[in-house]
Amino acid sequence: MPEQWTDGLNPPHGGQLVNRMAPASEQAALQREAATLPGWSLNHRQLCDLELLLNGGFSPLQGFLTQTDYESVLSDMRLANGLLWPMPITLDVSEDFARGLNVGDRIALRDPQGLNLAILTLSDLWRPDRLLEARQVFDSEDPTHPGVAYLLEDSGPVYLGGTLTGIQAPVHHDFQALRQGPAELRRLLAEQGWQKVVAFQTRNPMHRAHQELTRQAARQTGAAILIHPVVGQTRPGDIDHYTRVRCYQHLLQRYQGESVRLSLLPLAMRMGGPAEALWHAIIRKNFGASHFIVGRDHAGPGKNALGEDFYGPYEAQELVKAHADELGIEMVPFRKMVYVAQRGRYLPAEAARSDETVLSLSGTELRQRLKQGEEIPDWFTWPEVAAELRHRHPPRHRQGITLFFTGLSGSGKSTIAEALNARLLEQGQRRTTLLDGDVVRRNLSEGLGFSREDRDRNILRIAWVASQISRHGGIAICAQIAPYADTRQRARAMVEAEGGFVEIHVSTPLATCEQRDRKGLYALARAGKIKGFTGISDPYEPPKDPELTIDTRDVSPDAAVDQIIHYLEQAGYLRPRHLPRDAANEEAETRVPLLDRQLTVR
Ligand code: PPS
Repeated sequence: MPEQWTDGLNPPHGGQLVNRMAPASEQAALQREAATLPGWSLNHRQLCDLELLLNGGFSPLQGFLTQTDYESVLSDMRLANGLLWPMPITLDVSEDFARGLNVGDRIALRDPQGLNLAILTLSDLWRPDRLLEARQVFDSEDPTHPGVAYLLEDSGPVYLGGTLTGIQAPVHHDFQALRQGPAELRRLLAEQGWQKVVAFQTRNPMHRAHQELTRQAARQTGAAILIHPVVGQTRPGDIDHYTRVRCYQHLLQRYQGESVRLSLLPLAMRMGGPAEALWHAIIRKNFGASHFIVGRDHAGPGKNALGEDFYGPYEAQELVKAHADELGIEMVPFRKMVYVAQRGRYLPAEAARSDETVLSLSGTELRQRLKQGEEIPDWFTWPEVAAELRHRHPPRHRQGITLFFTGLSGSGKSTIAEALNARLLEQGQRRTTLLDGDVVRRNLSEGLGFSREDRDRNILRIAWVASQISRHGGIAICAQIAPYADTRQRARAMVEAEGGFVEIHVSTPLATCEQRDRKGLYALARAGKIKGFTGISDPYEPPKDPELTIDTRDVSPDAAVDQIIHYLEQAGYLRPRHLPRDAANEEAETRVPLLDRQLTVR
């Protein structure tokens, strides 16, 4: 390993910073070649991996792991040459794509828009035991672990190994001035004359506690601070990186004359806890850091299926410590930081005396406060950061929401949906879009029939449109049979990524719907003239846990609308009617208690 690294910063892992980008003079020819090759369209995680393989963030890797390296990483956390490397970086593809490929083939790796980014020269092709990989890397087979879930549910069954030739780096249009590869970041750090740099990894917004922690780390080590947040793939449900980066930019202004730099890392995290902490340290070493902060539950995946933590809170620190000598980057371990009210400052939890008032706010509590429009205390974060978070998580009465009616044909869905739409428009608080089953089938889903496949397509199209409406703060009112439970579940998941979802089961029984037979369809279905009719010759799977249930035998459309509006007010999605509509009252009005999820209207 070379002793000298000329920029004066910590040398990269393995002594050399990899650069797999082809010289500019060769790129046009490679583009022409790539257009003729079999092409693999990279998913988000693979795209992130490719970027760090090409620019040296994953030095000493020269490409996706070969089978020998892969097996060695799994069994020993080392490459076959003995160098520490705890995370398998593999290219998983489908059987279809792998069919017909041979060692030595060249494969074009493309971004989702079809742009050729790199050529992989295939050296290995194998079918891994993904369950074994889950056990060895994550110490778990539980798919509530995002790293395990990717392996067992999303990844392709064939791995391709080989070296890379980069044609063009993945394109980013956001925060370009904050995106540096390892070579460029090293140049900037060296230009500032910093030789010791302590890196801070995060996938969350940063608040006062985090600033204090970085300050203390800098004081302890005499190093400059590198805030190096992950902006690739993080844990599902995390705050989007656009919001986070704006928060980090505010935070930067709150340092006072300290040496600090912000740079974004396009890493796809695996939430692998201890092994991931080791990997993060190696990556930061490649970016020039001499020290790396490892806190409580570093890269933790949340709770397992039994509600327990996957890893001990300080297991990551222990593993990094155990490899301290060969890592070549020094860990700065931190315990949980708390605000000590009497002293008006943050301290490690164990430094507070038992008679002192200790304050902290968990991520869950913060999200809850944002959701309810409650105060974010000053001791916790700065007003400008709180404002960014509020903007991203508006109180419920400004959040988008989808009201998803489901029930048999003739159950009364459309009537109630229409009445609800009219009443909401009359109130004038919110913008609504009515997506009625029949209307959707004439427009969005024209040409689809009533096979299981076509019904699913229909519902998922509606869900996609509803998710977009919700994303922009509107109310989508959808009224369709939606007979299959798992499709409704998929619709819910699509919408909940963007806003609220309220499932309203119009539970009027089949006998009543058939007796009413408003469109004469039940008679036709009974006579066998309509095939696969819901309730007669095709199943309707009633929702098990809808937010609301309405049986139109017992309740008029107007009374049903009253009940739905009452629910929406109680849940905070609508402001109570007696309050004025002006914005000045918004903050006070959002503090409505949460209602139990279920309500049955009869
Ligand atoms: S689905 O299953 O959710 O995609 O159905 P949806 O889009 O709501 O369409 C249901 C309306 O189509 C008419 N129709 C049928 N319904 C059920 N099964 C079959 N085979 C069928 N063929 C036509 C029926 O009028 C439904 O309207 P509503 O308003 O529900 O009565």
